Amino acid sequence: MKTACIKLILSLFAVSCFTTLSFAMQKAPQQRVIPKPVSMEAGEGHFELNRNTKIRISASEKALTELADYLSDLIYAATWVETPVETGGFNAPDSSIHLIVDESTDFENNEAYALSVAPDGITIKAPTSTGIFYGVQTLRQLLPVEIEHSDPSLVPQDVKWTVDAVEIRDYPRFQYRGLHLDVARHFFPVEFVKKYIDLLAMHKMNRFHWHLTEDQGWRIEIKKYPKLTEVSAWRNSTLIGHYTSGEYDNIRYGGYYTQEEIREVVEYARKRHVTVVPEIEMPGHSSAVLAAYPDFGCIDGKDYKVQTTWGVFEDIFCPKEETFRFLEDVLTEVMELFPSKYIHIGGDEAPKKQWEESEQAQSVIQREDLKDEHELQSYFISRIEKFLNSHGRQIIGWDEILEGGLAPQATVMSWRGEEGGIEAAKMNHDVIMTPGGTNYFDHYQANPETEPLAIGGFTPLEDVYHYEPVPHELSGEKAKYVLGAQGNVWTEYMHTTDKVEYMAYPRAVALSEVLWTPADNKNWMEFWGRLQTHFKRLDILEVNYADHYKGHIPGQK
Ligand code: TNX
Repeated sequence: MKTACIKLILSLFAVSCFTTLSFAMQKAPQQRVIPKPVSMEAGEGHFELNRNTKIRISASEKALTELADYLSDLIYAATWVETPVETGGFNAPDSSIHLIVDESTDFENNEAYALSVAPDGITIKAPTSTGIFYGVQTLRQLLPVEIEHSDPSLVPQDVKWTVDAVEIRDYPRFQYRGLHLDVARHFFPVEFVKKYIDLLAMHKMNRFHWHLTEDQGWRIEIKKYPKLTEVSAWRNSTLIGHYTSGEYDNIRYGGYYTQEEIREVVEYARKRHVTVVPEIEMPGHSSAVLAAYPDFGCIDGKDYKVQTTWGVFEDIFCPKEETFRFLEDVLTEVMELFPSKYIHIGGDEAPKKQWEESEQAQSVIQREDLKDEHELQSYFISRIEKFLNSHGRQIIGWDEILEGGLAPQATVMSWRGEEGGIEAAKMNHDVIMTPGGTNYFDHYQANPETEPLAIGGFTPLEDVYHYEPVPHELSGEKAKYVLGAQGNVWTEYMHTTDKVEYMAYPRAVALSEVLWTPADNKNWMEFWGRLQTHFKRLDILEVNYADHYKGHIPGQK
């Protein structure tokens, strides 16, 4: 059975190579771009970058100038070729790269672009600068992979900076294309966060979900509450090895981002057309806050601790007025830092035991005429939602926010499978899909016996690639509530940036195609072929990706 299967895979691979070859003879466009564009048609000849190449933009507006500078820097870093940026001058074909915002042409959506490569010039047209940005990302991938170098002396002498002639029309399937990072279980430096954002932007993803607060650490400076960074950001010890080990390292661990650093990251992301969605967890996952400010908890005199192990804890914010004031103060500073329409307020894994036993929580249930603690959670979240809405923001919450009644405007992030997402979409609420089975990049991606320690699960690259964000239960009308999907990178078992990259890549690459490319255009074997070129790009970018799918069939080294 196994041999037959391998034979089938081998023969499919051979067919696909053969098809690629025969297509090449008929001038197929280079199949290397990920995510795969909607349509590509090969032309005649090729464009060659030379010392006369300029970047010409249609108007000297900020967004376009920034983009032109971004492209110019990218080219210079790998080639030492200077490509001056000029406004206008589109008439003479002069080996230039034209970036044109064109509102008159009909594009499929705001993020669409058209890319035309001809021997005498390259043109990227789009309705918005975001579309142009995606055209630039495609152009980057059409250039030799060595374009990723940031030191031209490392580029082999024989690399030719050419791009085969091609006509591309392209646009994303989903508007929310996200990747998440938990910086609370383990903390990662700003430079790494920037690299992470760079990589997701290269894959045409547009949301970075920054999980900033947890039981094990609070990672964002809040000026009004200094103890959040003096106390909540630090734990005394960390579990070693797997959950069941019971061993601790007894080393103080922590860190946080200053507001200045956060501004720097948000600005860095903006230039790459990525919105940073911050998450501030409530009412559960709040041990670290309560360790610094026990008055916001329900148990008087409890010695709350920043947690040193993983899992779900009973500590929970008490629904008192002073707690709401605290959370509103925190969110006010968060809104000043993050322009994102969405603020993620968590809402997951909030055991109700402390509320059941608290006189204060029970009195709120009575006062508000609530049925039980689930309705109390719903009251809690709805109150926060009202506050954020009144400032022009929207909440996203994990699917537990459905329990006890969904806050009126909330977007649901469905993680315990797709059920929560389906239920919310049926109620006409927006949904972002992140089901554990396919979108949890903390799961194993190959045989656990030969893999570095992970939380559990099994999500190989192929499963991610085959993920379909719109469940068949959501027909026509309701499907539009699925805004997109996201990959989640929880870091209980990721202590280093190398490990994060190992777990996130190449699974994030596969997800990018799920989110961008029309489902009918996807093809696993063909993707695998394109991935081989892509790996070379990631090598140059020094991404520590998992290489199970590199050059050979998994398990057949
Ligand atoms: C569940 S997903 C969690 C996280 C853990 C993750 C580990 C979600 C909303 N909560 O707190 O890190 O599982 O896979």
